Amino acid sequence: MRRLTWSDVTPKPIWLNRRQLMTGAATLLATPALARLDPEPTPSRYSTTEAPNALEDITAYNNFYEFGTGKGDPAEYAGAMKTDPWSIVIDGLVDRPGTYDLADVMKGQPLEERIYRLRCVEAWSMVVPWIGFELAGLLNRVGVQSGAKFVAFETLARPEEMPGQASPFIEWPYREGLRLDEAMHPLTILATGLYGEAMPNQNGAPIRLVVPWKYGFKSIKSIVRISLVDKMPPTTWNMLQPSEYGFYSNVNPKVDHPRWSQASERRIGAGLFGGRQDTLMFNGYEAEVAGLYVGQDLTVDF
Ligand SMILES: Nc1nc2c(c(=O)[nH]1)N[C@H]1C(S)=C(S)[C@@H](COP(=O)(O)O)O[C@H]1N2
Ligand SMILES: [Mo]
Repeated sequence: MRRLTWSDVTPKPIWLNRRQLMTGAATLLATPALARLDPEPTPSRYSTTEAPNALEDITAYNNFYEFGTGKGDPAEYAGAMKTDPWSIVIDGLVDRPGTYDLADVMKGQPLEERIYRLRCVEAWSMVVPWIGFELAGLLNRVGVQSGAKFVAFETLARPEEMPGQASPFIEWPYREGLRLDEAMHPLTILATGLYGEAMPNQNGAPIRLVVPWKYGFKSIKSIVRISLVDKMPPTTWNMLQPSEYGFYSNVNPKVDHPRWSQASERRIGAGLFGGRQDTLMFNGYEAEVAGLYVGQDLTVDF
């Protein structure tokens, strides 16, 4: 496919124009000035062909505990989070550690549209047209040292802008981790937008992880730190309830959550009767990722 780059899609007005392109061919024909801009990105080979959820579902039904535990809390409160300026500390076992501002993090990384299913451990799902780039591209740029075995991620901790952080229920900051081979897999992206627009705050602005073969909680939002480490890092849901949330958290219809089945999922927005469907092994990416777990017992490494 033709790869979009950061310069293709900034400044913001071009995003808006692309949005118009995507919403109607009539707009394109009537507006010759827009015809020079990118064609709609050809579908990534990693995208699902399922229809994306409405933007309204994707931005109104969220999990982002920094803003509360209700699905509507992120949409209501995340507007207060200041996302500019934004920088990410990249440290640990890397050749070029440092504090990188967002533009620098994105520099030279080809942006793609990736339409991925987001499968929450709560047994609902959504289909989201993300815009992002492969995490491997960034890790290669900073230089992963040979001792690194895992990647640890942290979210912003700023209680004055994040009312949910008043609750000690989670030990802030929210944190997640991947094994290095999972982090380097081409399916794993850092997303900076969705539906052709900059990332809405409630979805993890300005930059969040998306790992489509894992339950939604692994896809950590509003990242401020990425650390290359030699030991399996602590992760928020595992710290909270290790019997229910393992480090791997691969989507697996055969391994139930102790309190509910993972065999099927409810598609958000599909209506009361239309939405239930079978959950696929690795969320549909078995061919791509099963090889990462050869020799592991997935009922133990859940
Ligand atoms: N920092 C942070 N990241 C987070 C969460 C969170 O509470 N805090 N929730 C996770 C969970 S449980 C899910 S299902 C997804 C939801 O992503 P979405 O709101 O964009 O659909 O974000 C994940 N990333
Ligand atoms: Mo989730």
